[in-house]
Amino acid sequence: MKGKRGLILGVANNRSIAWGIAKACHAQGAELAFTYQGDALERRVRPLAAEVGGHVVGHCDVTDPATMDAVFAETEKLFGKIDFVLHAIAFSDKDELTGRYVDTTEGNFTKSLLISCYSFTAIAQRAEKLMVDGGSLLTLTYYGAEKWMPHYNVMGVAKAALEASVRYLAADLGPKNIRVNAISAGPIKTLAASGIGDFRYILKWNEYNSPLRRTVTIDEVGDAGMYFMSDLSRGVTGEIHHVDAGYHVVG
Ligand code: 0WD
Repeated sequence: MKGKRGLILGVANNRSIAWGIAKACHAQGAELAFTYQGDALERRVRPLAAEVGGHVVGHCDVTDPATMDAVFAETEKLFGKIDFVLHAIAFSDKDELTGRYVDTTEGNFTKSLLISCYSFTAIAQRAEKLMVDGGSLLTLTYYGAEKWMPHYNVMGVAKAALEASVRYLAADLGPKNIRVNAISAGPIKTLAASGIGDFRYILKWNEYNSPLRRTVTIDEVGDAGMYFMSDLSRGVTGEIHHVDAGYHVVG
């Protein structure tokens, strides 16, 4: 990936899936820019960015379009054009990631869909302008988009919409040689995952039942992410690629 430059959104700490993908891209020679969400995460993201010789282009909260504009302006100043963008962002009120989907409130539904789904389209709009020689957009999804999963609730609905948007974005941006894909990762203990009810049970369930009889790591998702960001996947777009130790064939 020497000579390729990309923007990484969604690093919260060194357990983040985005960090696994960033490390894998860096190992193959890519140059990276990172955003962070708020001051608390800035303190975590800056040292991680430094670890991979990367840049920090500022605070980005996808509910605030001005911050998205600002980080893309900063990225343009830094890189000129870009080759890839990673979107590894999701949110739901923790209180609604337990119990029944039917109890989802309108407020949390709207916010969850805005942050976990629409933001990928909002990012794609801005990325398109900087991907003058084509590029790759990647997001993260979960099997709860395809099948009912305990406690995943509104996130499952948001991920289903996100997966559909991958297909629509792929069709829209394909003529510009901009590819759009998603990795459907198996459960991994991260900050975001700790908000999901009974998460430890879900990890155990996957260990017992997935074909590989284990869960996956951020480095395994990272290597697959690197494939999508690089020219190795140049013929692939609109794809939902499972990195889940095979759980989707049995679940
Ligand atoms: O088991 C898992 N961990 C899986 C995660 C399995 C399959 C998919 N995923 C997805 C998540 O749904 C998400 O889309 O992977 C993506 C990355 O999640 P992660 O690596 O599990 O979690 P984490 O390290 O917490 O990073 C997600 C980050 C946020 O962290 P916190 O925990 O503070 O919410 O998304 C960012 C934030 O940095 N984020 C936002 N960024 C900008 N604007 C916003 C926002 N409004 N909200 C959350």
